[in-house]
Amino acid sequence: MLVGIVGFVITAGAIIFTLATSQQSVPVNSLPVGDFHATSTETNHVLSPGESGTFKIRIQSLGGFDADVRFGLNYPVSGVRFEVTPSIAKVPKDGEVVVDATLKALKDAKPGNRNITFKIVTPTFFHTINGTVNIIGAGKVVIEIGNIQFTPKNVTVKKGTVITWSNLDSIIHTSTSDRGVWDSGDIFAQKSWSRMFDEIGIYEYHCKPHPFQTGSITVIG
Ligand SMILES: [Cu+2]
Repeated sequence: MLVGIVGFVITAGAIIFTLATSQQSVPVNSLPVGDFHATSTETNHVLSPGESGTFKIRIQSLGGFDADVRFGLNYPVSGVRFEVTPSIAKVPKDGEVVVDATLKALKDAKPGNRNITFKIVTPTFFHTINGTVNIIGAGKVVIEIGNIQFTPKNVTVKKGTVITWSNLDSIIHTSTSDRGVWDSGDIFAQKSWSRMFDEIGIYEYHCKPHPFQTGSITVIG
């Protein structure tokens, strides 16, 4: 009986010890506890091809979260590369870490505005931050007309850029300024029409036969 009591005490102690030991097979700092909060500085960037934009991402530990986080793009974005330093960040328990993020517009990136979603992940948690990368056109820019749409729909160009609307459809379209600044007249199938933009401003336009087919041109200095 006495042995039994001692045994119970030992066993109780052993249970605690066993629990502690069983957890040692999984490092405590990789257990999915808590969560993290991700915030960033400005994620809307206007870049010329070859230029980079930088911002910071801050990861805050919530509820004892203590793990490595990785960064990436949620889906690929043409003409844009995303890098983070360090590429894997260790978030200290109840603390925070700040990483430097860079968005690079590739030299051959086509002009136009892209939506971009950054992902910040652990094996257990997934957060995203939205942004945009607007790649500036200069010199000569082509806007394709296909499937009754202008592509890119919204484009920012440097003053003096010649924009060519290229009709890839098999029907007639136009490029017509909403405020009467220009009107291409009919652009027949497989034909194109060009205009130089040498005044700074925001120009909205549409296609006469298809009023829902719209676009905008922003001219910067
Ligand atoms: Cu049209």
